[in-house]
Amino acid sequence: MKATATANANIALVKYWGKRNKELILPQNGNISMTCDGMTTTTTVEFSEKYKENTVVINDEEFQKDEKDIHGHIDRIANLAGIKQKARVISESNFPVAAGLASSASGFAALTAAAAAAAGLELSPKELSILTRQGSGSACRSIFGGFAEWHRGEKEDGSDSFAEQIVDKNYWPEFRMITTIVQKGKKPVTSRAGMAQTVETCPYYQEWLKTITDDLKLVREGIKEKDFGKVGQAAEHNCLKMHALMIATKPAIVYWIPATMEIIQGVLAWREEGLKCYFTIDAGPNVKVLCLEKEEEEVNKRLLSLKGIIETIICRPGDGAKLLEKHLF
Ligand code: 2P0
Repeated sequence: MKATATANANIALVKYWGKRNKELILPQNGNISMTCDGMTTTTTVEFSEKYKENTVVINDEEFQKDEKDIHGHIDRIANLAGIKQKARVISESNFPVAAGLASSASGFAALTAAAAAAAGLELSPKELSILTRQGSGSACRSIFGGFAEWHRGEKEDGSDSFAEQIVDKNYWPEFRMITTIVQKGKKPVTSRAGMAQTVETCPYYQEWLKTITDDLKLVREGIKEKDFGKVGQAAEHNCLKMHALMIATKPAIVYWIPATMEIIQGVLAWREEGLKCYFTIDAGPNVKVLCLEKEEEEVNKRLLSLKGIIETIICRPGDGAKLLEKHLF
């Protein structure tokens, strides 16, 4: 009753920001992401009689309970499989956690895939996505490689709210997502708390929702047509609209630091000069810059020349969650 899975982080091109059901984690809006190779979490789960309670070690540290109920998610999977055993979980990520780098996405996707296999569940990718979603919303997209869309769904029970692949990682291998790291610490407001606060207090929230259908269409079409400008423009605009919501939340949620703005200004100026790149930013200060393979070297060089940047991680479209033979313990 032991299994190991890996999953990659994903970066949204059309953002998820707000829930319509907090228990089931149902989103207010559909959203689209790229699964990033090289930002990977590997997790081993073992269910056994010898464990009296669930224990979780992430990057060599015992997991401290927080708003993301990892222990509850393990029990959810055990209950679904009809087993009573508790689990030991060891998880390792190769990139900074909790700095707006989608560590929870790769983490929950790897955990769900490993725990479901360890518990003996045989789930379709859609079922695995629905189960993963109940741990952390954006993680349901990391079940799939390439580019994925998480459908909002309409049903109260969440059975139609799951991610689906748009195209696999080999469809547009020239696409690049350069993650810049400007700060490694934990963020001031978690995504979960922040988005709840936005839904409750931001005066523009309902208006924002009305604009998402168009963004989804542009990004979905742009990916299928491999139209980089179409995807980049729509993604950048969508990201700025989300940050406008955050700023207009009470109390205000401001994730940007001076280095964030330095990169934004850089990308805008470089584009004026003819260098094709766009940015997107999640719930943190780190900026992700989109470009194509032929611009990768130049964009990365310019990013590294900015003083606020600690390092960059260059990602291509990557694999979805998968099981591994080799265990971490
Ligand atoms: C996204 N984010 O679409 C957006 C953009 C952050 C900004 O999904 O409460 O960690 O576990 O469902 O998935 C972060 O939110 O939140 C997120 P929960 P999650 O990538």
